[in-house]
Amino acid sequence: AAVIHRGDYSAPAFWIDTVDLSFDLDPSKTRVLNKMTLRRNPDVQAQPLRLDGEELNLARVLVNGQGTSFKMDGNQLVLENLPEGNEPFALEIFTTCVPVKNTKLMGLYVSNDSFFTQCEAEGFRRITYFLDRPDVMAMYTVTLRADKAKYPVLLSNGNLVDSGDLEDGPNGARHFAKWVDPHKKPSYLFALVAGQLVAREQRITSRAGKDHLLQVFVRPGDLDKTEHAMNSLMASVAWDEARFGLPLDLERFMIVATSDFNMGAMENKGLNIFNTKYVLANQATATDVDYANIESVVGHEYFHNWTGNRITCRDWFQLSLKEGLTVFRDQEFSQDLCAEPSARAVKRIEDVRVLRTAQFPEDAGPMAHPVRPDSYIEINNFYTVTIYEKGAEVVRMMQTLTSRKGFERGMKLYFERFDGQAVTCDDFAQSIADANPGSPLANLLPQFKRWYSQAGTPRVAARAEYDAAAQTYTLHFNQSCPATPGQPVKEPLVIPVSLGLVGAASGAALPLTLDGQAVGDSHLFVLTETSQSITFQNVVEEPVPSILRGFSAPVVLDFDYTDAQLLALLANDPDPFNRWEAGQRLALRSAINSIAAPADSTGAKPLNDAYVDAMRAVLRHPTLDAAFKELVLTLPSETYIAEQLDMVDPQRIHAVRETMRMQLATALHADWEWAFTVHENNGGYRPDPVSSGRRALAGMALNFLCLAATHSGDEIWPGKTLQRFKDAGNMTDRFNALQALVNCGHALAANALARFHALFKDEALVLDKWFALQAGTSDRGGQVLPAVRQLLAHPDFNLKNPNRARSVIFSFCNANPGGFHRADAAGYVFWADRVIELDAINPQVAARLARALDRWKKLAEPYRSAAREALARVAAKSDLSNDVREVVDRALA
Ligand code: DPP
Ligand code: ZN
Repeated sequence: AAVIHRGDYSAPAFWIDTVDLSFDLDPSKTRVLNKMTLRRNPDVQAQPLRLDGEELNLARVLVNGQGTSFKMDGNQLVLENLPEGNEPFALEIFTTCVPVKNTKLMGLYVSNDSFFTQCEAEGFRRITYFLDRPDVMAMYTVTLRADKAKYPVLLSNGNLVDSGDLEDGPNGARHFAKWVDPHKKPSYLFALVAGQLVAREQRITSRAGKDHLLQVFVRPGDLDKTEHAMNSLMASVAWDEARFGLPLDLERFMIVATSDFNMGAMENKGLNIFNTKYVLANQATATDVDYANIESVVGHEYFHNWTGNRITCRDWFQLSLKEGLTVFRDQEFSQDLCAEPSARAVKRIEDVRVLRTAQFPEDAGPMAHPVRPDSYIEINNFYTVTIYEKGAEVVRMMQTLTSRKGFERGMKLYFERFDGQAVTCDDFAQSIADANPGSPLANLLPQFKRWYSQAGTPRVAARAEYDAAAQTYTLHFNQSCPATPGQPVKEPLVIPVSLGLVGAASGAALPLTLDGQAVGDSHLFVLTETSQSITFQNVVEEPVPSILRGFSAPVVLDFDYTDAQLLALLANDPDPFNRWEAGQRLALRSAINSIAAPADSTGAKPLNDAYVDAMRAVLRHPTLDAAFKELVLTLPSETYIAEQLDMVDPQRIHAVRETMRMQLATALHADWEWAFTVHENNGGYRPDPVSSGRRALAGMALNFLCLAATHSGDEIWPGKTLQRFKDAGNMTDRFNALQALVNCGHALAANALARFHALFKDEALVLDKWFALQAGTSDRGGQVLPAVRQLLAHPDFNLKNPNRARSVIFSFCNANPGGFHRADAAGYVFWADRVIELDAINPQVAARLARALDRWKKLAEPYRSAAREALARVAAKSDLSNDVREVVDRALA
């Protein structure tokens, strides 16, 4: 397969100004008539027109109404005899396709007897021949024709301008709908939907006084699960207008849910298509986490309406231009919706946890790539945590370096300059900088932009010197960045380091003095050199440095903290992020020491008394909120622990972490009982951050109480847990109780699982949870893989449905290291079989699964050799998709 390079970009030789599409929708043969007006791009040397197409049957091509010669070059339709000169001409292409056979879920496909489309990144070429690239923006008119009884609802982008009945077809009454999108757009934002759908509707008036219709379409029967999505959409509209002055630019904004979807959701102009997982929720079927995810994904897709749709990407190397920025915006949205500052901090910690457990490993592995990649084989493989989450951190640093108000000014300038255009990451960064002359970002822009071009997670090593006599405290910083594939040498980055000092003895936040000036108790130090120092004056007592507050840059911070210093930060740091981080560092240190200890010392307790006491103090703290406590008391994940080690024995990590969990369960038993009792009742269900936090902590307490019961033989708490599972008034409490029984391997779990299945057998999203829980549960002696094999044979399992495939296979291979990495290699054999099997159905999903062995080179034997063998077995298949081919070849390189 061909490698595509960013440096090879050239403007298109033709522009497409208008597109008039007519569809005769039929699952086994859909007819597509595509009438375009094109003109030559006067800035590009004359050349033939090359249109992309994939799995299409071509019936007719007309130029200005006349037949014309054409040829095929691979997947491209090539037209050489086009009118000379710069006058527009008409091109008409008639094709057919077979939506019912489209298991890739790219282009036009059928799900539950309805039609849906997915065009990003390159799905439109599976619908018609086109210049399927984001810098070709056109005005679209779309006419849909279909059987009226089977497809009563016909939707496309923009406004409905006409609809009505047609003459009966051979199978009965037919009808049509005609849609006009008032905005030009790239082809990846095209969408259509046809099927039996019902809508929740809401009329709103914007701040500017404009009226809009909001609609959330779902299958009949799901309407009672759309209230939260609609509320989230209204909040999104209001937030973007209030925070960034960006109003809704459409009369009608539609969200449609489908249960067969490769991604989370898609921001098609005016017609967002969503995975049901990010739309449907009521308290009986969705957890607090589902509610929060829906809010942020609805926000994310809505915010794309400006950052992505009004200003789009020039080419797919610029993907983070819209994704990094839009993730940043959805993170800010969720934070701004929090009433309490502590809830904002909780959200920040959760976001950082995703970055560090998913993006840091990616950035250290074979698929490492810059936020703006230089090359790819399959663009679908680059919808990554690097483009999204690291990209969002890069935007966040721009805000940090220009201030919140400054960043808003930058956004304004960005839209003044580029509205309606397809642009680059450079254009964005330049706008933010130009709107903030004199800011560190403006002064350091070329160096700052290395964040776009350099892959790898930078490390910042800090050390400190306190001069008690002079009352000065100096921090010395050193930055480095490891080599990544294709980038052996790295240049220093611009790293904003938010700093504070906490008195080691007093625990007080110490006031900071720099160059004789008082600067408050937090300071933004901008690290630009490889080595750089900063000295604070008037430091009256020996401090503990609180470095990288709020995780002000996406780096690994090395500082040789003593346990006592970390305990001081955990108890006293006014920065909630670093307070949490101190606890994580202590736990990580214990885990690593324990992993390194000889295997026969397994009986020794990894966690020391001081840590356990500190955890008790957090748990019982009178003012900290429950959500924050739950985060502090959650041990670093096995994946995160593995990232800190040069050589990884996944079973050893699993065993040590399980021992730590058991230690917390038994040592804090009375405290967990207290915590459960105090947090178990929360009145009527509301998915707000405060009551979600209380449920999370109660759920954690039950998990530990059931775990302790396996040790003590206690039957009271498992019994109570089963009762809570039965009586629960919402899915969060119910699922937490179920999870407590399943994860500790209690005999009552089987009964509870059977009941749960019977209760929710018609709720696909709840069944996904049921599958995922069993495939992701803690492994005790290898029981999970056989259970997973049984789940695959369950009548409710369906490999073709991405959510269901992920719920079993990904939950095991990508999210259950203790179960997956088996000394007998059976986990890897299972993985290879599933990658190959899925690749024939849906390469995009298969390639995600293929990523499960990204970090195989770090594994200890016998895992390493077995993993390589499994990868080699997949790579040896000659008919792999580009998607999987790129992932496994890079892993083996
Ligand atoms: N659906 C994906 C997202 O919104 C791709 N645009 O991020
Ligand atoms: Zn997005």
